[in-house]
Amino acid sequence: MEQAFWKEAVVYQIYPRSFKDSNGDGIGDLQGIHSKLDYLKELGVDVIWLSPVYKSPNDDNGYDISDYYDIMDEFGTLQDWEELLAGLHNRGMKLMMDLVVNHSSDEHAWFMESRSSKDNPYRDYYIWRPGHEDGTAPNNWTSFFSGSAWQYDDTTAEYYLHLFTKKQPDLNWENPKLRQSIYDMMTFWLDKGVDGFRMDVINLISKVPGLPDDGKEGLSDGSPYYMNGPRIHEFLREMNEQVLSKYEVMTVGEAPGATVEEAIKYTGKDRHELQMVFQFEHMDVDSGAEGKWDLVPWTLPKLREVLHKWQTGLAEDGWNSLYLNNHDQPRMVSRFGNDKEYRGESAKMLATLLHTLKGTPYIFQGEELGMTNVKFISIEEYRDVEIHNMYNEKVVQGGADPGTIMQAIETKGRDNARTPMQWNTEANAGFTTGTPWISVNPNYTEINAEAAVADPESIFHYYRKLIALRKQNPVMVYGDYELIMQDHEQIYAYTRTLNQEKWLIVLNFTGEPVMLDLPDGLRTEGGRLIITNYPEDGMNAGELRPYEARVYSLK
Ligand code: TEU
Ligand code: CA
Repeated sequence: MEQAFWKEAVVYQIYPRSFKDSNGDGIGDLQGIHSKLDYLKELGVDVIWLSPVYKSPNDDNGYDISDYYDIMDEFGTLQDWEELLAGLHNRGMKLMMDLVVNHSSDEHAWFMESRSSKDNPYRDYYIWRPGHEDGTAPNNWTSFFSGSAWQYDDTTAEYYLHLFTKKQPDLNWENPKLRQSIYDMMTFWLDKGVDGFRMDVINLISKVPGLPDDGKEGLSDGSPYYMNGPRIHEFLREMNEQVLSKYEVMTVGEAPGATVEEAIKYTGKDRHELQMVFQFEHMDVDSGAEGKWDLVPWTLPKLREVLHKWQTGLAEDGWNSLYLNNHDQPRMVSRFGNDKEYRGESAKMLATLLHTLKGTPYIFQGEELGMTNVKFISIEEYRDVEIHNMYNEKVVQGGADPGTIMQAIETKGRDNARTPMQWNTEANAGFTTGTPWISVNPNYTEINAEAAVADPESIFHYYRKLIALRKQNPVMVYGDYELIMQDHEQIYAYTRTLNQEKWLIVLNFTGEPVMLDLPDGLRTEGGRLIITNYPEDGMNAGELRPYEARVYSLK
C-alpha cells in the first residue's frame, strides 16, 4: 500500500460559526479559531477542515456563497484568514477549505447577472428552464430542504434549479466557462497556501441531460438523475488535471448516495480524481423508508455490516474517510453511544472505532469532549433552514403531530452539532461574551474543554492518546482489516495486520457486560494492551464491561 501524508493524518472539522467568538457579537470567527490553535495542537490533529468562511448571506450558514474570493463579514477579513493560515502552518498543521461549487448563493454576482436576462453572458452559469405549458415546474424533483427543486423567477419568466434552498441555485457544470471560473478560484486559494479541499456534495454536479424525472404525479426524488451523474468523473479528472495535480493537496469529496463501486472510481489510485469521499451509508442505519426524519432504531449488526462493506470494498484500491458525526449529523455519543450513564465510556469506545478502522479519521469539534445532542423546547430555538422548512412542510402545512416532529428534530436535526463549542463554565460556555446565535447546551457546566484538559482520564486525553498512537504505529494506518466474530450482537471485533504486527480491537456496543469469547487462534495472553477506556484493574479477560473497548497488540 502506497504511503501518503493524507492517510496518516487526523483531520479536525471546525464549524466556525459555533467554535469561538472573539468580539462578543455571538458568532464564532477567525480570530476566535486563532486563539484556540494551541488547544488543537495539544490534541495532536494534523489538518483542520474549516466549514465555509467565504462571503455569504447565511441562508445555509455559509454553504451559500456570494463571493468565493473573500471572507464573510461576521468571520473577519482576508487578513485574519492569512494570519490563521500562518498560525496553523507555524504549528505544523494544515488547512483544508470547504469548496462549495454545486451551487452558489442567489446573491452571487454571477447569479444576479444570470437572472437579469436570457442573453446575459452568465445565463448559462446556472440551470434555467421554462415551465410546462400549464405553468408548473420543469420536472418533479424535490429539494433536499423540502418542496420543489425549482424556483420561478419573474424577470425572465423561467425556473432555476436549486437542489438545496431557493437561495442556493445550482451551478451549470455543463458550461465550460463556469468550470474554468471554478478552477481559477481554486487556484487562487491554493496559491495562497491552502493545503486541501473538502468538496461539498461534489457528486451532484453532473445532471442527466434533459433533466428527466420519474414521471410520477407530484414531487419525487430526483437523485437518480444527478447523484454520481453521467459526466462526474470527467469533471473531476479535468479539475484534477487543471488544478489539483499542480499542488500537494488533500482532497475529500462529500458524496451522498455513493456506493463502494462509485467510491473506487472517485478514489482509485490511477483515477486522478479524489483521495477520499465521505460516504453516507452508515449515517442511514437509523432512517426508515421515508428518509432521515423517519426514525428507526439502529442495530450493531446493521452498522457493522455497512462499515465492514466499506472496509473490505476499499481494501485493495481507494481509501476510506472515517467519521461518526459532522455539522450535518447528530452527536455521535447521543446517537451510537449512551450520553447519560455511560457518556465517557461510550464516547471513548466510539473514538476507538474511529481511530482503528482503516482510513483517515475526521473528528468534529466537541466530539473530543463528548458533547451531546441538545433538546430545545420550542421550534423557535432551532436555527437550521432544513429543520424549519421541514417543520413548515410537515406540521404547519401538512398537519403532522408537532410532538412527533420535534422528537425527530431532537434526534436527527443538524443543530445538535451546531450548538456552541463548550470551552469552560463561564456564561455561554466561554464561547461568547455576548448573546450566542444559537443557545448553548446547558450541560456545559459539566462538559467543557477546560475540565477535560485538566482531567487525565477525560475523553479529550483519550483522543490525544489515540492520535499519538497513530503516529507511532503504522499498523493503525496501513494494517489490513479483518472482521472476526462476524455475527455477534453486542461486540464489534476485528484485527489489523501489518507485517509481523497484529492488533486486535474489541468493542462492546452495549450498556451491558458481555462475554468475550475470542475465536480459536486469537489469544490475548502474552499480548500487550495498547489502550482501553476503563481502568486496567478490575479488567476481566473473558468479559467486556458496558461500552468497554480494548486494543491489543498480539504475540
Ligand atoms: O450537505 C449535503 C447533504 O447531502 C447532507 O448532509 C444534508 O445536509 C443532509 O443530508 C440533509 O438532510 C452539504 C453540507 O454539508 C450541508 O451543510 C449543506 O447544507 C449542503 O451540502 C448544501 O450545501
Ligand atoms: Ca464574532
